[in-house]
Amino acid sequence: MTDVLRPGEAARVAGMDEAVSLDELRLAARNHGMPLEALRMDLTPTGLHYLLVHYDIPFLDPATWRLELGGHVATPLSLDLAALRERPRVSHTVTLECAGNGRARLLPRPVSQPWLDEAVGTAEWTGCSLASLLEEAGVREGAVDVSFTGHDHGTERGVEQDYCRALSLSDAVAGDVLVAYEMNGAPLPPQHGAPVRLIVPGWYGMAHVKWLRTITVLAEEFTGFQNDVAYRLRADADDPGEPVSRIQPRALVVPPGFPDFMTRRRVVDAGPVELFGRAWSGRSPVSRVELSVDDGLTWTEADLGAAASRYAWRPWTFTWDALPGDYTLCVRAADGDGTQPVDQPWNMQGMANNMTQRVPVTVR
Ligand SMILES: Nc1nc2c(c(=O)[nH]1)N[C@H]1C(S)=C(S)[C@@H](COP(=O)(O)O)O[C@H]1N2
Ligand SMILES: [Mo]
Repeated sequence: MTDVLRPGEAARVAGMDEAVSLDELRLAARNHGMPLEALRMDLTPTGLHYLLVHYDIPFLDPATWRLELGGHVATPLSLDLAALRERPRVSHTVTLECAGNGRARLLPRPVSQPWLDEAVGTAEWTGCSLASLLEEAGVREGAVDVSFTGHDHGTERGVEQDYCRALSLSDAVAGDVLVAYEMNGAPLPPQHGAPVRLIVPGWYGMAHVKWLRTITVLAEEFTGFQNDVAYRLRADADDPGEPVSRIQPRALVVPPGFPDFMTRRRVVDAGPVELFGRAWSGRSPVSRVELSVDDGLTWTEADLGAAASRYAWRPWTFTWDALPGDYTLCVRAADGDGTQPVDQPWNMQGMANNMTQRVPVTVR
């Protein structure tokens, strides 16, 4: 069985009993998640931030790198790194999550990067405002979308491409979108988009184009692969589906106690157990977090702390009076638009699936 697909072929869904393949393991070994114990930190140390690279990491020389901003504008811009750094500096603390987070727990499993729960991280990103660059270039009457192209190149389901994603013009000029050159106070590292990437607060990861090369203002709708084919919520192969955009609410708990090496099953001592975790949403602020110790049958509200910024996750705490026995912890977040589902919201490509985390725990 090979996963190299021909143009137009849909992503493959694994058979009900089909194990994770070497192809999926290869992707998982390149694209790491954030160890869940790092949920404790407001800012994820750069090396622990989750990583997702569709093709290869391009190594670009910051001294010769340029950003071309053109298309349907009055004055195209060609900017080097120094020119970007001269413009007003803007910083935002942003929680980033891959749209495929949770995919490997779906049944049946869409075959792609097999994330469990860890494709998330929070960093402070610094750069200049995309809206101000677009204003400087002078967006012309009739502009519809803005596309962002990276330096990386590959094939995906038979389509050869540079990684390219677009936003509508209104999404591009709203919401504090950054053309970022620093992560956690240091120049971007190669794997996170050096020297410059896009940051789209509140949106799933695919919108945050790394290794940025060109920004193009379009007078017609963008129809590139990553918007029209890849990141869509499709019920079946014939469904064109809705585009993936903002992050659905999700809460995670730092697995308590200590783990078994192979299974990572947790052991805790009976008595009060201080549970800690984070919750976030890109739709509207998180308003509630609830915890269940019986696999989602009954729920109790947790205490919510303050977020570091409007685009960052919120801490929460819960004291569990643990009695000896076996338990499955679940945690779920709600925002102004709804509550995280306990059951899988399945779609063909396993996108924007925010089914609750499950942590098996033995209390001794
Ligand atoms: N140029 C480019 N940008 C990209 C990608 C990519 O493969 N190429 N992956 C996207 C996806 S799917 C995600 S989830 C985020 C991951 O960002 P991170 O690796 O910095 O966490 O980058 C996005 N930007
Ligand atoms: Mo992603």
